[in-house]
Amino acid sequence: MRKRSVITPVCSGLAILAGSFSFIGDAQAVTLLSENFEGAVNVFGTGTYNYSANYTLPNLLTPGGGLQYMKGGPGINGSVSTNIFSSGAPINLLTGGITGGEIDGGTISYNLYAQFSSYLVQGDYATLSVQFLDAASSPIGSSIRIGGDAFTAALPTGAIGNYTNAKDWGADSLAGIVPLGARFATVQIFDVKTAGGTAIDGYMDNINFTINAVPEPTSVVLLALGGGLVALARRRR
Ligand SMILES: [Ca+2]
Ligand SMILES: [Ca+2]
Repeated sequence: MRKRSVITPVCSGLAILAGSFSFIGDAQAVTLLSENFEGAVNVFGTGTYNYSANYTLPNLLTPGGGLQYMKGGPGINGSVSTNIFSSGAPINLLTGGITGGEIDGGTISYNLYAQFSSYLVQGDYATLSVQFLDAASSPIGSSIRIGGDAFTAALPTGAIGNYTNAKDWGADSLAGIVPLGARFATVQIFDVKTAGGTAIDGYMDNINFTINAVPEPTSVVLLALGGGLVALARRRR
C-alpha cells in the first residue's frame, strides 16, 4: 500500500509555508550513473573479482558489495602502469527534469560516490574521475576525483583467508555545485599499479553519480521560521 504523508495545520501561517514544504519534498536526486559490478558486463568494461576470493576484507559498507567488484586488469610487469576505463559517451545532464537554466543558475548540485580497496599493501589504487563538459563537449575546469593513492593507502588491513594484510573497503564521496554551462559529463576510472606485481589492483564497487536541485535558501528560511510559528501534525493513511 502506498504511504503518503499528510501535513495538517493546527494554526495559521500554512499558506506561506505550504510552498516551502512541497519544494523541499520534491527535491529528488537524478541518477546519472550507477554501477555495482554484479553483472557479466559493466558500463566501464572492466573485469571483476569475486569477494569470495578473499583478496580484500569483506565489504561491510552500505550499500553492500554483493558478489563482485571491479579490478584494473593486466599491467606491465616491473613498472608503474595505468589502465583507463570510460563509461562511454558523455552523459547528458539535462535529464530527469533538470534544465540548462537551473544549471546556469547554480542551483544543481552533484554527488559522486564509490567504494575503494586494493590488493594487500602493494600500493595499487583506483581513482574515479568526472569531467564536466559544455554544450560543445569542451571541458569546464578540472575533473573532480575521489579515491586515489592517499585514500587507498590509508585504508586499514586485516586477516582473511590466506592473507594477514588484506585491505579493507572504504567509501569516498564528493559533493558540489554543477559548474555553470555544463551540459554533459564523462566518467572515468584511472587504475594504477606500482612497480611490483603484474595485475593492476585498484578495486572499486558501488559507483553512484547523481545530480539534484539545491533547495532555495528562502525555502529553508521559511521552514525554520515555520517551526516557530505553527505546529504541524503528520498522519499516514
Ligand atoms: Ca558489487
Ligand atoms: Ca598488483
